[in-house]
Amino acid sequence: MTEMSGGQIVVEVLQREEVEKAFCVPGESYLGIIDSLYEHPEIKLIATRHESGASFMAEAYAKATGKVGVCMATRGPGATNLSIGLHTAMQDSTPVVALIGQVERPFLGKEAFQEVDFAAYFRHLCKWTVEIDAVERIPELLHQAFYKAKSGRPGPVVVSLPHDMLEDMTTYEGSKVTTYHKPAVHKEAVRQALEKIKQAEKPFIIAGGGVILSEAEKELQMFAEQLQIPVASAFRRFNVLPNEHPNYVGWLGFCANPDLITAIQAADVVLVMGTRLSQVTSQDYTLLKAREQTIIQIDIEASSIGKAFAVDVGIVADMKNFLQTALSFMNEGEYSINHTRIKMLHEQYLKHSSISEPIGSTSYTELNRVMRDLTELVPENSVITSDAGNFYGWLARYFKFSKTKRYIGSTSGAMGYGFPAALGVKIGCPNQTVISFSGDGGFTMTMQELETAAREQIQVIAIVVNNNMYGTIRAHQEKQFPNRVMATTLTNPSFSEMAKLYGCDGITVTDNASFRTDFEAALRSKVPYVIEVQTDPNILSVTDTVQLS
Ligand SMILES: Cc1ncc(C[n+]2csc(CCOP(=O)(O)OP(=O)(O)O)c2C)c(N)n1
Ligand SMILES: [Mg+2]
Repeated sequence: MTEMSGGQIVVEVLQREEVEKAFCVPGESYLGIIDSLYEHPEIKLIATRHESGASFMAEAYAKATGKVGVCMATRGPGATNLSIGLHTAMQDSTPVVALIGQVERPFLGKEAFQEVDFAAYFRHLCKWTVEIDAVERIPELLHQAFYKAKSGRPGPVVVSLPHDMLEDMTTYEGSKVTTYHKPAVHKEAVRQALEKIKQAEKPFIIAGGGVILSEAEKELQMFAEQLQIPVASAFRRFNVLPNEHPNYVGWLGFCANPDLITAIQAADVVLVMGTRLSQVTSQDYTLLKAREQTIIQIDIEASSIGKAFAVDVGIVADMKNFLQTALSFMNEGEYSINHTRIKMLHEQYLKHSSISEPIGSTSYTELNRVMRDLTELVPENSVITSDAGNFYGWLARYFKFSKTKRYIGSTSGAMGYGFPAALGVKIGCPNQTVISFSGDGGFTMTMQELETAAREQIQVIAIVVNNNMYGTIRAHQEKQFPNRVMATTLTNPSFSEMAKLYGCDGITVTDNASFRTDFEAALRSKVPYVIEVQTDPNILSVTDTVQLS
């Protein structure tokens, strides 16, 4: 039995939970943890330049690796900065544990220096918040935090650690990691679902993050192939099925293909797999017609079932478990198969995602052509991360994601996510090519992480689409309040020069002529690389042309 400080015990627990990376901005309130990491080089602590960067990196690291992401911040100012990434983890069902240094116990409730009541502040934002008020309880509560983050519908958990508690000493007798076994599926429910599919003429699958979280992509493919059901992906979950697969018929999100919406609405049985049918996926909750359609929803979280639409069959299960059980029950040929419908829907998707001929501008870079080049040049084993903004419309519409070309984005639509997310992904998957795709507005929200990238030698490529404006909002403004431009115009520094000042490298692309060679140079670069792509401010969206006032 060894006497240890609270900070040391926290690190012992992290080690038992097999944490390998953690992202932080340091603070005096939890220096005891930081100092204890000195003896534990197996846990790498990465200092970032803003807590939003730390939480985005932890969230994307978790998405890319399937492990729990860990971030740390100090009291009120640090924790509130951290919250954007925790909100993302909540909406995206990503397991994250945030350790936050808190005001000393005797001062709590006095509005002490930087005091925030974290239980109240994070109640809605996180899956669970706990303040550990006695050093003896660290092992129990911190292990529980990890269990809660990864079990059921994963999500963010905040652990508040009062400064003085981290310095208290106690004997540490070791502690236990609770293994998480995903719940087994109710076999009768699977039979019921299959029975409904058997009677269906036009079944349809909407697949979401639950498929990716349970690594059930292969099973989904087999299930869809055997039953010949078309599959659409939920918002920003392109990887549920390779996009070139004949059963893949498109994605739901902003500016989804209207033909896809029509096809989903014409379905008689809709299988909702691992998606809560968010506002964006469900097209403002208009996508399904609960009265006319039979809806079967499978989700690991009971409370997600029926959240957006009334469902006929709700099945609480891990997606892989559900699909494996269903596959074991299925006899090939027993179900109605309509090859022509799938073929037609897949062709509709291919048509919608085929890139129109570039105009051939010499004054600006056309994103159509950038997408065509990227489709050819992005190597196997790549991850593309992105921010929120209109530039994303081109990526969503034209890029074909697959098992070896993954997408990681925030369904919470948080600007500033793309670049730090790329750093988190690269740290988790060092052998993959990682590319972030951001607008000028979003990139500048977390651009200071260029220093983190240079210092830690995290070789990612950041593509920054520069139209010198908050283009998405400007587009809304032009439609809703024409000729009244307010707060949407920006001026920017040279992003490639900025990258060089930070110790990275970069290039500014003013038209398409050099993009291919510039991108190839970025792929060869040994240092983080920024490609600033200057685009026509008049082409504000992939779908509409907006007349700028
Ligand atoms: C953190 C955050 N703040 C504000 C918004 C609202 N918002 C959505 S898109 C957008 C503008 C994005 O601008 P930019 O990154 O330059 O991309 P563009 O639309 O110009 O392609 C804004 C302000 C948001 N989604 N997230
Ligand atoms: Mg912009």
